[in-house]
Amino acid sequence: MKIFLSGKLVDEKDAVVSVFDHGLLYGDGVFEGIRSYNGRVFLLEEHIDRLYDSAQAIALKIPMTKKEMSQAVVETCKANDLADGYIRLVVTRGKGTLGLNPYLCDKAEIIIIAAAIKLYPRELYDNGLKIVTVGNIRNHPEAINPRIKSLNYLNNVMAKIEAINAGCMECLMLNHKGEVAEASGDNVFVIKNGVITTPPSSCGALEGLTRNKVMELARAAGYEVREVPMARYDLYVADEVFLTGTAAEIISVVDVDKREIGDGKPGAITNQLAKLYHDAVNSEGTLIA
Ligand code: PXG
Repeated sequence: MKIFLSGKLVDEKDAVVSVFDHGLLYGDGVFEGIRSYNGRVFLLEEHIDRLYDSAQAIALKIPMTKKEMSQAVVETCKANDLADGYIRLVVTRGKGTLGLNPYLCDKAEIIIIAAAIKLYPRELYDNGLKIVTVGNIRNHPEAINPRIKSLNYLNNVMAKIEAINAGCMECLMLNHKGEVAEASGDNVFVIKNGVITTPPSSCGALEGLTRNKVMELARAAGYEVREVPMARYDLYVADEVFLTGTAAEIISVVDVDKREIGDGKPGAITNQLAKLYHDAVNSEGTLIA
């Protein structure tokens, strides 16, 4: 496998970073998870924009233009002959000292990995997920703002531990006010009486690109889509619940905290949106050429 590191493609065995890299020492950095389908990178520009916004929010200067970054992503896919894959784009603060001060770090480190994608088992898409609410709340917006896709994912890792301990693969995370935020690595949607809702990012959700795409597709299909604060109650009494994410795509949730959702099977609107999403990923995107 070829990895993009410090401005060039190197063999995986040579793709090493310093133990003094602040990405490792402090989780100081930002990242993106991107998908490619049929030789095209899906939503590349949107991912690059979010990466640079995340970097800007943590005062991290990326030593590359957005255009160069897009080209580097495409080059990395090409070098690995990857038509369908998962691209991990990581920007760390770089090598520094054993102290927090980011201004003492040399230069941001840029890492691009283009690998095979590991999906949830098919069975979960056919039958739906069971999730539980976890005790770990999403970060307070005046701490690490949840809109920043930072390398510091301990908040989400702790939530994932609680989910797995409860026998679930995903969980529901609330914000500091007890409102629904999102899952540990996916956004959450609720459908009630044909209206599709999702919490606004101000409630503690990452502004997911799959989420944005699904809202766009749903509106184009004639659905009313709203971003509204919600309580767990809204999920318990929903007709349908589903999660969205680059890796998971659209996956139905059929059980929340042991409340069966709808008739306990993936709902018709969720299935319709999943089909629209699959049509989009297979026809749009930046060509790997
Ligand atoms: N919320 C959180 C907290 C996320 O990290 C999403 C929602 C969905 O956003 P997108 O833009 O992907 O629709 C994410 C992103 C992985 C991995 O396993 C994927 C994500 C996060 C962390 C790790 O590579 N999803």
